[in-house]
Amino acid sequence: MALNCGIVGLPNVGKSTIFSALSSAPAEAANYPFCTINPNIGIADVPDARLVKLTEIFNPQRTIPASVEFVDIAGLVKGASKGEGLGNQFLSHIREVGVIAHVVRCFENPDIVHVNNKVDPESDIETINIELALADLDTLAKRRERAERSLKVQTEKKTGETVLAALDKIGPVLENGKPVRSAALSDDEKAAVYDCHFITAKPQLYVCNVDEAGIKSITTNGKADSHIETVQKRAAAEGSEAVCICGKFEAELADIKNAGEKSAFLEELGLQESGLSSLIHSAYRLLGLRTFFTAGADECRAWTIHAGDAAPKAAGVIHTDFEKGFIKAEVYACDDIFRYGTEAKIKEAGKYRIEGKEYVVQDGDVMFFKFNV
Ligand SMILES: Nc1nc2c(ncn2[C@@H]2O[C@H](COP(=O)(O)OP(=O)(O)O)[C@@H](O)[C@H]2O)c(=O)[nH]1
Ligand SMILES: [Mg+2]
Repeated sequence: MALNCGIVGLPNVGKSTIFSALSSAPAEAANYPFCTINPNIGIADVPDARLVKLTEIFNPQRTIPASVEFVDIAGLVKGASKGEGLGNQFLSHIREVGVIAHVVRCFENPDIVHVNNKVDPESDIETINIELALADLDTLAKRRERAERSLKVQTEKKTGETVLAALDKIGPVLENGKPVRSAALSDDEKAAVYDCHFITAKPQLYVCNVDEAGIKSITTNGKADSHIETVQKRAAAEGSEAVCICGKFEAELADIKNAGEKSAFLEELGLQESGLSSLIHSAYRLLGLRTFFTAGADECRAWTIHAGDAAPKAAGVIHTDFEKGFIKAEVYACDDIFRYGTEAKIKEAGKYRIEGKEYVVQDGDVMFFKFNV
C-alpha cells in the first residue's frame, strides 16, 4: 500500500531541503522562491527498530522496510488560487496525497529571504490554509454545478441530492476558514463527495523547521521557543501533531551513511531519533496505519496496513492471491520472539497462534499465511 505525504508550505521555508533529506531523489534546494515547478517524488524508508531486531534474529538474505512516498509540492503562495506565483499548479499534485505535511519556518536567518520578510508562523500557516480552503471552494462550486444538473436526470437524482446535502454542510465550513475535515458529514455524504478530493479533508500535520539552537533548547531544557509553541498550539487545537525538524541538520545527517557516525551526530544535539523519523512516524499515526512483519531466513519485511484490518486483508498487501485463497495465518507478537529468542520457544510457551479470517492484525505481529489458489 502506498502511503504518500505531500509537503506544503510557503516558499523558502525548507520544503525541498527536508524533502531531499527524506529521500534519495534529488530535489532542488535553492534560495529563491518558485524553484520547484515539477513535483518531486521521493521514497523514504519507515525506520523501525523492531525490523532491525528481527534481522538480527533471522539473519535473512534481505531486509525490506515499509516505505513512505513524499511529494515536494511547490507554488503555494498568498493568492495562488488567483494565479499568483505558479498559480494553482500545485493542485494537481496535492490531490493525490494521503496526508499533508505543512512545513512552517521557525528558523531565523537574515540571508534567507522570507516571502513576507518576517518569520511569523501564525500568519504563514493562515496564508497556506486559506489558499487550500480557496482551492477547495473552487472544487465545491464545480461539483455543485454538476450535482444540480444531475437532479434533472431521474436515475441520478438521489445521488445528486446526497452530494448537495454534503456540499451545503461543507460550504459554510470553508467560508469560515475551517478545513473540510472539521465538517460533520455522514458516511454517505463523505462517500458522495469523495471524488472531490478536498485538500483540507486530508489529515494535516505541522513540521516546524527550526535552527540548531531551537533543537538544542528542546533537548537540553525541554523548552520550545515561541515560534515552535505557536505551531504546537495550533496543531493541538486541530487535533493534529507538530514535529520539530532542523532541515539543514537533517540534510547533513542524511549524507552520513555510517550508522555509528549517525548516532554520534544525533547525540551531539541530544536527539534519539532524527526529526525525519518523527515526521514519518507522525504521518503513520495520523493515517491510522499499522505494521506487521514477515520473517524468515530469506527475508524480513515490514508491511503497512490500516488499523482494524483483518488477516485476509493483510495477506492481500503481500499478494492478491494470498487474500483470495486465504486459509489461516500463523501469528506471534514480535515482542515474543525478542523475549523467547526462537519460534520453537514461542510455541513451547503457547504464544504461537493459528488465526482465521476474522482475526484483526495487531501492530507488531509476525505473520505467516496459509493459502491455496
Ligand atoms: N538556517 C537554516 N536554513 C535552512 C533550513 N532549512 C532550509 N534552509 C535554507 O533555506 C533556503 C530555502 O530552502 P528550500 O528547501 O529550498 O525551501 P522551499 O522553497 O520551501 O523548498 C535554502 O537556502 C536552505 O538551505 C534550516 O533548518 N536552517
Ligand atoms: Mg522548494
